[in-house]
Amino acid sequence: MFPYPSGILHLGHTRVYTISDVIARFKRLKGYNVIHPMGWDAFGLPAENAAVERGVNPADWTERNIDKMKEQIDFMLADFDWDREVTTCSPDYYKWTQKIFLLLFENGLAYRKEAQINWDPVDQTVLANEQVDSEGKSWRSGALVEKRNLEQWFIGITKYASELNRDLDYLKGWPQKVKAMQRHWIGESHGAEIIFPTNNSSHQELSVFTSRPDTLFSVQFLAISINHPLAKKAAESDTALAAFIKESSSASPDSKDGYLLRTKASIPINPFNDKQEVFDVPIYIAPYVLDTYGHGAVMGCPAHDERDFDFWKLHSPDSQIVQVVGLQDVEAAKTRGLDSPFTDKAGILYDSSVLEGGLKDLGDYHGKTTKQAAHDIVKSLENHGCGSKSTQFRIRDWLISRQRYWGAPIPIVHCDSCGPVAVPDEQLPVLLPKVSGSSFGKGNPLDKLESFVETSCPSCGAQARRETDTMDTFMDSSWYFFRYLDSQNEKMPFGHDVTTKNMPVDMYIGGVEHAILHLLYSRFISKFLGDVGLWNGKEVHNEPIKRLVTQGMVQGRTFTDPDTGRFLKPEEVSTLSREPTVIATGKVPKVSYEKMSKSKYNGVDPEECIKQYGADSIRAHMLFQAPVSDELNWNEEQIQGVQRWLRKVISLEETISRLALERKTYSGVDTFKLENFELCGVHHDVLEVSQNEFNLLSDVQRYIQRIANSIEVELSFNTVISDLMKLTNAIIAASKPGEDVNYEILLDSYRKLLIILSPITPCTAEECWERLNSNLELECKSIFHERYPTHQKIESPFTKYNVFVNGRARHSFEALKSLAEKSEAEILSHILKYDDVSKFVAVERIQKVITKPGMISIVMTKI
Ligand code: ANZ
Ligand code: ZN
Repeated sequence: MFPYPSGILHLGHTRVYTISDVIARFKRLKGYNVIHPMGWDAFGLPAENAAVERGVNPADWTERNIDKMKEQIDFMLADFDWDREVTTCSPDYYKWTQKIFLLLFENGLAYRKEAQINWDPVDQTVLANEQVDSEGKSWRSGALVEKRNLEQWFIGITKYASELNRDLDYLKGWPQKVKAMQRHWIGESHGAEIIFPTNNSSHQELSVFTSRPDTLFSVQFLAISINHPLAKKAAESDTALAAFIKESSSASPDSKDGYLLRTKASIPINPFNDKQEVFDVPIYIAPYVLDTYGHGAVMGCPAHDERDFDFWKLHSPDSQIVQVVGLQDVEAAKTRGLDSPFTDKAGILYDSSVLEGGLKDLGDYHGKTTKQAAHDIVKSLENHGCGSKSTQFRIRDWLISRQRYWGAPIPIVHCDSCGPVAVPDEQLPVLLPKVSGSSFGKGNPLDKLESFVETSCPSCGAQARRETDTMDTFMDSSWYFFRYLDSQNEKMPFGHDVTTKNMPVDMYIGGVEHAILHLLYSRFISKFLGDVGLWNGKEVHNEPIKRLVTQGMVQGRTFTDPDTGRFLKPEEVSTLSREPTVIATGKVPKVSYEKMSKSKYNGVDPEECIKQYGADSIRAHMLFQAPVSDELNWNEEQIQGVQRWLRKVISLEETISRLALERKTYSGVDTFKLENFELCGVHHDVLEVSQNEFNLLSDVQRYIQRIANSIEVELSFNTVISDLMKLTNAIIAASKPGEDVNYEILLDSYRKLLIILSPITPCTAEECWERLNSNLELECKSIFHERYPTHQKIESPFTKYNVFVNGRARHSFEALKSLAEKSEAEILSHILKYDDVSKFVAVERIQKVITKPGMISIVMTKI
């Protein structure tokens, strides 16, 4: 995920870009053609706030920050394809964001509507639903969001709700947690629409959505939202009601308030199926009913729903609660009282013969499962024309207009006679005019810029006004990965074929905080762009991202004074001894790991860190400390371990070079045979090696496999580092004098170590590679032109033998396969060492010894 150019790279960035850099370099070593692009999510509020605070121009501010961050990214040795760089605030990018907006507009998926919206009073702009947290606060400013009625631009993401939900199943490479969050946000719910007749003068009907049609006969009231048309109508002639509505407009959805209407409703069918209307169901206006969900109306089933239960207890405390569903076990169902609602979805419908508060007659429904009953009730409703199956979604259309300057202008012109008109393609981009620092204050400076606002209607030529709202920055980031594939295209947002060939993104790495906003918008826009033919993603369900990795947060070590509970600055704590101490008091501070923040003095600057420890150590340390998805507790003391290891790798180069120049060889007798083995680029039909050589070679082969698997499949970089440490130690051990290891085997192993190391610690690997080759006077290309070592199968020369004495299994042991080829005497001397064998064998009575692979059988004469 590309960063916002705030001007400072933080450790979270260092972590995510280290991971992606390692994967990119690794895949290149494996011979893949890798696209590893980078860009800037460069529109948005901080630039504008900087303009307000310091009078700088947002464009200049952003550009400077980009330069600074690029330098820092270079510092951490991340190898990005800068020739594909995209910057969302540059006109050659936002021209295409505007084009995509117009495609949505043409297809009826961008529209203007007055709506009750979320207004952020601090940032003075509206927010999308996704940008308001569960406490009703702005995701950015933290201000309590207000509700206002305003005309705004919406994008019709709800038209794609079903597809977005369905295709989550296809995304096998996504974390379950992210998919669950999206599923919940989309909130697909299956149920029925049920139409209740009412007895008001115009016989108005009231539609509700329910996910539990099986509970229809337990309905004891209806509740409608305060903005429901029926409520508004009734309020015209009821001042008390009008006051209630006004009062409730800021009520929480947890409120149990209600206002009883005079009108009553009737359950549309009864259990015996003849449609007979009894108007005995009261109707309330209640703020707990949301006007943006379903039909803004609820059928109240106190016996089976928590909120309905609480509401009913308050408003009709004396009435008997009507229960229709009970436990599957009849006996258990009988004894159950109702001091809380029975909300189990899997139950059985019962009448009063089972349920204390049941209905006298439930017709054929008595004894049916809830599933069957729901089905049958909907059928009956359909037959009577008063209901049908229905699916509802929780997700709402995406509000994308912002009353801010620093965003892509919405390419629309408002004409008195033509309405909102699209800016023609040849006039794109609608450039964001440069505005001087002093024009920034409250509100949107574009509103006051006549040269921008005044224009003519592209359709009829009359004088018209340009739209001054800009787009939500999530619009910019919903399609940038497409642009990476064709970042210089001047005719189109991106070329069709190059995109179809390369999409979807194989690996996308970023924070879990984008689980719904960015990742849902991106999926939607990709699907839309596929549907309008900009790319063909049919095979991949028009999904943009194949594998998603959410990396955990980097947390800082935080010291708290045990006496005062105050956060301590690093210089107030001594960490020289084992246990840290508060310098002033000598006491032990409380140590915790928390999100880095200025107020906790626990922030760490990656640039400083890299200066102090080197980029390689920082990269390896980041990977080593925690699995990718876990939080990473940043502790610099542990970097030393990584540094020590890298020093070992470096000094090993001297040892290997020396041994290679000495051509140190070994010629032992105790040899193992390896068939078809390649060593230092030379193929051997048969390679004879000592026990230690064999051990080293098989270690190397095992780690080649394991590490590739950890990087490509498991993404468990922490184990990659520990494996590399072990492999380093194995080579060091084998290079000691007296270890009987041929220099070619050491050299081959060390080269492989360096290659495997190179994606992770590129400097160390390249440096050692160059020195090694120059010491050995070999031609030297960069290590990054090498290939990841191919795995060579090493068959174990050992096998398991079962020993039989006179046909009975007595013992089993591991030994060289070649044992079977030895003489009878040698074999006997080997196996008689085992007590389990020798106690059954009298040597003088041995008749014969039969040896087959895996089996030794001794036959003795009977006494
Ligand atoms: C009767 C009922 C009985 C319900 C029962 C639930 C349990 P999900 O599953 O999230 O889709 N509902 C419908 N419209 C509503 C609105 N505008 N504001 C608040 N609540 C609303 O939720 C669907 C359920 O939420 C619906 O099913 C309805 O209550 C309520 F034992 O109808 B139910
Ligand atoms: Zn016009």
